[in-house]
Amino acid sequence: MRIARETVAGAIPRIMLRFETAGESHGECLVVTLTGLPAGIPVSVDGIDRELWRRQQGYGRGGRMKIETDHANIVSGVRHSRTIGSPIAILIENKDWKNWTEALPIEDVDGGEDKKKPVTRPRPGHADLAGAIKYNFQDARYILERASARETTARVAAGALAKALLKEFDIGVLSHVIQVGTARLQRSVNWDELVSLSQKNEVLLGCVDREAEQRMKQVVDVAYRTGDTVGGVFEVVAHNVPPGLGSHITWDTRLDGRLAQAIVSMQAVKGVEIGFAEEGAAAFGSQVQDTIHYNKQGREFTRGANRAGGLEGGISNGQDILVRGLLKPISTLRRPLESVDLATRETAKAAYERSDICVVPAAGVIGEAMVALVLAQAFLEKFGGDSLEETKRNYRGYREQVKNF
Ligand code: EPS
Repeated sequence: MRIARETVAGAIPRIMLRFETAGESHGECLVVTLTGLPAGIPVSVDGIDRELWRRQQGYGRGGRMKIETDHANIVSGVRHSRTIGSPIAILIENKDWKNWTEALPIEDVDGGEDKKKPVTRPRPGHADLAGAIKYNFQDARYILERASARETTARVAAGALAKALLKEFDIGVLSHVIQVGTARLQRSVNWDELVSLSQKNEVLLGCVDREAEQRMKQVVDVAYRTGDTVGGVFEVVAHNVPPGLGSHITWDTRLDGRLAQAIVSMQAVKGVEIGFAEEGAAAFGSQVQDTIHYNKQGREFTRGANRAGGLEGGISNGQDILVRGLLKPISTLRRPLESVDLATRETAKAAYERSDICVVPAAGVIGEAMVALVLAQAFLEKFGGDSLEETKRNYRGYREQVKNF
């Protein structure tokens, strides 16, 4: 009793930006709550829906995307088009649910056993087997329902709100595809190109370069023809981020580490790169570090390049933040790999229903959401504020300090 009281008394209550999602791929809906945004941030439902639409696009998406039209149903935390400081809750309907009410009912019913759609041949690479062992299910259905990337719809809705905060400070977060299979973009990209890309109403593979995008499409076509899937690399760029987010002082406040965790937490992402990490690992130090210069007229520091991806010592340095996600190919294959049937323990082909062939452009949009959420969190840690005016006042004071440094 005494220990409990001391623990409570000793805890420092902190209002941090945090979000949580719930929902399963073929359940009734997805749910996301986002707590800790200041009051007064403009919110547009159409704006969130546009982000949800962007996540649904791309050449290589499967049949499910023809069923769903994702829409953010905000049920709390926003009134008269602005945040009011209370937790924001959003529901997103799964239109496919109507086809699953008997297979996945909330309450068991007589005869329900026959309506189940068990998955007993786990897909290599999916959460099926590891999850079934861990949660002690002989049917991987309950595992894949939650492991499914359908959950990322909820992340994108939360990310749209984080973007709405960042936009008030002229910070933008966008993405593009730099690789699909072996086809890779061979040139650098500027911010205006990413803005134009994000405004397109037809999305092929989310690449800024037409020629490279056509090469990427050819790779997806091979996967279509052969019953295979293909992965790739997306890059998220955060533009106009002030220097000073994150910190070098502890492992868990380093912004690069926090961004890496956010990106690798995405379904099918197996690797993350900040700036030109891979190239850097193969080069000499003199070729890698971004030289420092000073513009006396403008009274500001400039850099010779941005190979560090906007982060040094776990702190944003004022250059664009560059975070890449390396996506493995989707694990549901039309020509399935060898697996074992959980019921018989005999060799069997892995389960297949329908699947996406390539989701790299969608992953880029999800990556934007994750980066925006981490940046919004680090931003509010540094500048605080219960209202947007207060956050802006604090931010202006810091910008003044940096200008006079
Ligand atoms: C997924 C399987 C597919 C994907 C799904 C992720 O769904 P279904 O089994 O219904 O065909 O389309 O992605 C989405 C539904 C989405 O919104 O991105 C999986 O098993 O991870």
